[in-house]
Amino acid sequence: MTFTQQETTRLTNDERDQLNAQLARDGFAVLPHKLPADLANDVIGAIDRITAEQRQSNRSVQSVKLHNCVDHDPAFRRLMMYEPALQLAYDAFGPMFHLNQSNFISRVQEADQDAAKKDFAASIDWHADGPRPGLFPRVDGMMGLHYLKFGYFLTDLTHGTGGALQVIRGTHRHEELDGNKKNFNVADYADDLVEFNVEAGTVVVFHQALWHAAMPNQSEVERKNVYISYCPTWMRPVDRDFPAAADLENLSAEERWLLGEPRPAMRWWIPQGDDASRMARFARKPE
Ligand SMILES: O=C(O)CCC(=O)C(=O)O
Repeated sequence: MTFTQQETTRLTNDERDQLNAQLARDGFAVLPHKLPADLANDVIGAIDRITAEQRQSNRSVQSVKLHNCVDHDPAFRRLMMYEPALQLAYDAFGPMFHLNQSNFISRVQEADQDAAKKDFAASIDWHADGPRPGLFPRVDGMMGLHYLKFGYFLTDLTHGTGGALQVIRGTHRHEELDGNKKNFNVADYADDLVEFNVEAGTVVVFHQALWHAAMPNQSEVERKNVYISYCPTWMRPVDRDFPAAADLENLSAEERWLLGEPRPAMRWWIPQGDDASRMARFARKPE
């Protein structure tokens, strides 16, 4: 599919307020703007290139999931810099946040749905992210927000059979679910089940403790999407080691910051010099 929509703009302060209120209440929100066309097309191009290479080198590969995709094509680094996402990460964590995780999934139609349910790239059963996730410290008795995750859905899911992301509204606040996967029965939450059968270009943001899943793709439309998340700089990323300075040459100061530019230990915690102003353009401005 080719995108035609125009460049999006920064979120307004009102939009930020609304999205943050939805995130606190429901654990997720849909961003008001679709991805800009040029960015979406570049990311799809990168996904298509990498999946074609993987399928060529191993004929049994169908659905593909690639972790730490920002290190595999500059298009994913551009997506990491998506302004509305960085504005919301700034709202959540202040200036000291960086990349937590990046991956893409390209999910083909699965004829054998039962087999696909056992293949991590082809479907993902109900879970919340993080270490179980309740081994993260609680904040005010609740599972705290330790990372904020953005799902970029690049292909049409409005047909309803693409194995879209599903979430259960408000479950980031259900601490009784922590570590209780065996007792978790989705039917108990039917009223709060939300499935993102969305148009191409839609961006969904969610709290890492929200329960979510994606069933196998039953349609002929290959489902392509990227997940990128951000966390405080005092947390290590899930899927990458920090790079050497030489690996960051020619990148912007903001990109180097998000990717974990080498620095003395204390500066992952306490900003020095321009550390706290690196991401300043994502802060709120008077309107
Ligand atoms: O395939 C999906 O969309 C779900 C991904 C997921 O559950 C995860 O990244 O934790």
